[in-house]
Amino acid sequence: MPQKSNADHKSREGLPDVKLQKNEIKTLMQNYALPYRELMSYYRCAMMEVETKFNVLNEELSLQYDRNPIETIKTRLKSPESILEKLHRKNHPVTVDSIERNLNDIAGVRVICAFPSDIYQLEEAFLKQDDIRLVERKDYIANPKPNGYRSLHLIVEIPIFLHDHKRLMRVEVQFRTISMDWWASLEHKIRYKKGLQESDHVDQELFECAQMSAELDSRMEKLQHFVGDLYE
Ligand code: 0O2
Repeated sequence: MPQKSNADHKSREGLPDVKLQKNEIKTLMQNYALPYRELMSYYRCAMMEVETKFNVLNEELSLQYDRNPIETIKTRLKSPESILEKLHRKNHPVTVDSIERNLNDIAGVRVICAFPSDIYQLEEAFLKQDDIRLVERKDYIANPKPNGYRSLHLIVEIPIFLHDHKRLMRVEVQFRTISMDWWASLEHKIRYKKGLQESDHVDQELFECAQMSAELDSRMEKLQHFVGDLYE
């Protein structure tokens, strides 16, 4: 049975009135147009750095193992609406300074892997790099969320080198298998469908699907080892 938890899926009750939100975005953009754009551009640079690191690891590991551990890498910059919603929800001031100080997931890199063990191997290789500092780690694969969500989340700090100085930026890295990503994408679509009320039936179905997806990951991984052993 899925366990109920408030932290489980984000409540929309925390969202400020839509008009107010639009005004606040306008104010944020007007008052802080340049610093906001500058900050977002630094986050984009940090995402590029992290993405490149994973592309390099993928290239190197594919030579070693004769297959790519990474299926795809997706990057996203948090939208002004989501930034505002999170600042409100966490009671932080709506300023550019506050965004950088209080939010860790403005820059997001999602690494989609073939098998669960690829995730931990990539994590280790990534965190070994001496310009990366681990800020926070949440292993929702070892400890899935009560709704069934699985993924490994890291918050890291990485330097970006600008023309006259170095800046440390925080990036959220989410590692998922294809199956974890498929579940999370569909769960998000289903859960946030307009007008969907709390539904035990939907929660139960999604939870069971998450368990099936975890089982598939484990069977596929075993199969991969079996085939690997055949050719050793
Ligand atoms: P988006 O659009 O991906 O940015 P908080 O965000 O502060 O409430 P925290 O600690 O940042 O909490 O959250 P956590 O647990 O590290 O998870 C943050 C991100 O993980 C979410 O970002 C989602 O991308 C993903 N995630 C976490 N739980 C779930 C879940 O139950 N279902 C799905 N589909 N995704 C989940 P955002 O900001 O919500 O969205």
